[in-house]
Amino acid sequence: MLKIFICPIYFLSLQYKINKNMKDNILVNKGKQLALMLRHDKDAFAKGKIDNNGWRDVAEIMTFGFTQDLLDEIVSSNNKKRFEYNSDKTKLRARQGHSIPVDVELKETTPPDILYHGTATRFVDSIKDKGLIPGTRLYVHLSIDEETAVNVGSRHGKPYIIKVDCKQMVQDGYKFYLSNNNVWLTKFVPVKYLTF
Ligand code: HQG
Repeated sequence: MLKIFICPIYFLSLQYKINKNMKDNILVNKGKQLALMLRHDKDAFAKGKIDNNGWRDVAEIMTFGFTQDLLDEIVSSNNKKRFEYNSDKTKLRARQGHSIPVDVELKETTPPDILYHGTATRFVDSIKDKGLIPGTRLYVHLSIDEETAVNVGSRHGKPYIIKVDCKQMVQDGYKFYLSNNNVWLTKFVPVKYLTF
């Protein structure tokens, strides 16, 4: 009979990698589920399970396959710091990105002179026509640098970066907000402030 010898150290490191990949996948998938529950769950909002400031009870969230440990890990390890607890950790909310009409107490902030919007080439003609609109979300999302904007645009197809003249927009009275996880938000960007 053929015997295969596997070095115990190699075996243990392989097992560690497999476990880590499985854990990372769980965190990503449950993180996506949590984002949907906190940003887009119209039914929960209509039923008062998400309050006007975007908070949802941790106890209720845990009925959807989350443990307290899993929630803690998603909140602390999330690559974009998308979620935050309230002070006594009984409620959770997303920091930005909502389609449900909640007020997450965004801070009005003066933006840098230029911000970037990452989109996909297929949307460019429409944006040249209508400007940047929030679509299903509450705000247009803007990025601090081109690299971040490329990542945002790539989610939709071939990325295309548009420069936004925030300096002029501020002078013209437009408001900008900086979310607690450093995403720049504004309600609408007319075409005249865009460079394609
Ligand atoms: C496009 C992610 C046609 C817009 C990201 C975008 C972000 C138009 C799409 C956050 C248009 C909406 C938001 C117009 C804008 N005509 N298309 N006039 N104006 N658009 O996903 O900005 O990972 O709602 O360019 O990192 O891509 O979820 O917005 O392509 O911060 O935390 O309409 O989502 O954050 O798409 O992404 P989205 P977005 P998370």
